Amino acid sequence: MNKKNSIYAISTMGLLVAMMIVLTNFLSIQTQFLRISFEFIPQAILGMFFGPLWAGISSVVADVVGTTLFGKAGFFIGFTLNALISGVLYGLFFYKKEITLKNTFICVLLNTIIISLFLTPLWLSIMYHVPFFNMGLWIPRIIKAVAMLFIQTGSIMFFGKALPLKMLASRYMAKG
Ligand code: FOL
Repeated sequence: MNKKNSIYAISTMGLLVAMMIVLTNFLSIQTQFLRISFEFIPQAILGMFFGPLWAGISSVVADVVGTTLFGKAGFFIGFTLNALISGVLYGLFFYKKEITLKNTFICVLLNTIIISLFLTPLWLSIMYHVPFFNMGLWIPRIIKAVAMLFIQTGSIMFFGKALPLKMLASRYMAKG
């Protein structure tokens, strides 16, 4: 990649990281035990454009910077691990790959199981000293996870396939 194109790549990354920060900290619905946000859209686009390594690094930066500057519930390192894992997953599934319904759904399902149905409840139970199998924690979480499964798959398909984002990104997606 030449110098000009790497400048484009870095600015695009910065813009997507900024969008993740805004979506998570300002445009989300958040209670003590549940957050609903559309952070996954710029994160999945990071995966499509830049691959697992850079999507993982950018997601960690978005979490650390966003939570430090704007977080309302303190900072817990477990959520940084969530950011890393989901960034890497989007990169593995979407970078230089056809965005198919099957691929997208499997990626979203894996993300939901690892992050929403295992790690986040684990972090929350550690942070707030509640048992892992607390039903008040699980009932809204399961309803949200099922609904978001379809919303996430649909939005990622839309941004990955319907919009001509590839044209925008072609200059730094090229091999050179
Ligand atoms: N610490 C760090 N490092 N980052 C954070 O974002 C953070 N957030 C909180 C506390 N410490 C933090 C606030 N607490 C969920 C619930 C509570 C919560 C953070 C996240 C949650 O339910 N997350 C969703 C995924 C997030 C989404 O949809 O954007 C989940 O289903 O796991």
